[in-house]
Amino acid sequence: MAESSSIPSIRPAHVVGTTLREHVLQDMHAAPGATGEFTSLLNHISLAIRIINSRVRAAGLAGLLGYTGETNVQGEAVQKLDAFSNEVLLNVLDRSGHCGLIGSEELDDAQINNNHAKYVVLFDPLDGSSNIDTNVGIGTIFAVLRRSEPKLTRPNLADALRPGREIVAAGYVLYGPSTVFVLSTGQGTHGFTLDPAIGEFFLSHPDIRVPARGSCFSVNEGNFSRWSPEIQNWARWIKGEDSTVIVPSEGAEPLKTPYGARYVGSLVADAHRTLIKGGIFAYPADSKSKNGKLRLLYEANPMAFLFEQAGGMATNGKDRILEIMPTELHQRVPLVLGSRDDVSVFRQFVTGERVK
Ligand code: FDP
Repeated sequence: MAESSSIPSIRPAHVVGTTLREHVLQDMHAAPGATGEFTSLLNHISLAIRIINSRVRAAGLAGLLGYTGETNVQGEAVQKLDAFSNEVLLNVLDRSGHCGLIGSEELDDAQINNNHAKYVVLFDPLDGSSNIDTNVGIGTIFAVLRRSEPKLTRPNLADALRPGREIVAAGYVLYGPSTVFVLSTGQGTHGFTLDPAIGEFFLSHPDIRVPARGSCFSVNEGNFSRWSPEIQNWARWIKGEDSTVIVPSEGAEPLKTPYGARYVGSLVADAHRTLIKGGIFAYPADSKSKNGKLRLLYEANPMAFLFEQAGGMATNGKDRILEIMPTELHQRVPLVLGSRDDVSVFRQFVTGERVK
């Protein structure tokens, strides 16, 4: 047999069909000094996701079989899906031993987990929960940060209140027609699809790139009357009601309006479509939600990290989401993310800084 010197000894991490486990392991082999803790932490998160997925997939059946009241047929109390998902993540992360601090949408305060563990995990265990009863896509979102001094200090809230640019891994899982896990460890954004027969995630969307511009906008237009005049002007423009010619950057082709409208009302579903197809998702501030609705630490930051790793953009309208210094665990933030050109134009409307 001929010498196969051109065949790499380790399969490249970004080849379709690679399992999530292999992908994470190969990233570890490429990182000098890696101890395996990070790899183990991500594998535990993946386990929690598969457990949550199995329950989400049975959500309708639970109603059919009469499990949705306060008690099930065995007389045990039945939890709501979001409380269940939260508990699964808490238990699995605790068992991993690598998580010093946990912040969850479902917990009022950050929870100290393991005194000398290196990592902080912030998550929304079941996002879009108002959509559960109607069988619309819902998801889980998470961000992982590294504690600055795990050997010297006990985990504390300051470990979680870090700008998103310090994230070491972020991901979301969309429980849609199929279950898709989108992950970035800072080396691009990759999508894995669950094979339910095997219970394994396989790389299906390697190195996702958000198109430079899209053709859809995603926003809850029911809030129109509560938006600032600048955001109302943007909405009129994107629907083609205002024919002003706008270029996203110097020398670029103007954007063509009207855009199509797509709004599910589950961040994970709306963000996933925007990541794959391009366009813009916005949940801006309004007169009712003065800081926007979405949460900085476990919704906006992980999404911003994933979009930037895929060549997209994420802002609060003016500034880069990943630069914001958090002050509270459950802080809200206006969130605008998507294709570079579409987000740049939104920013022009908000700041008034037009590119000529
Ligand atoms: P939900 O209230 O269903 O949990 O984060 C909360 C969230 O959903 C996001 O998933 C979604 O993008 C947004 O709120 C939807 O808000 P509106 O119903 O105000 O449009």
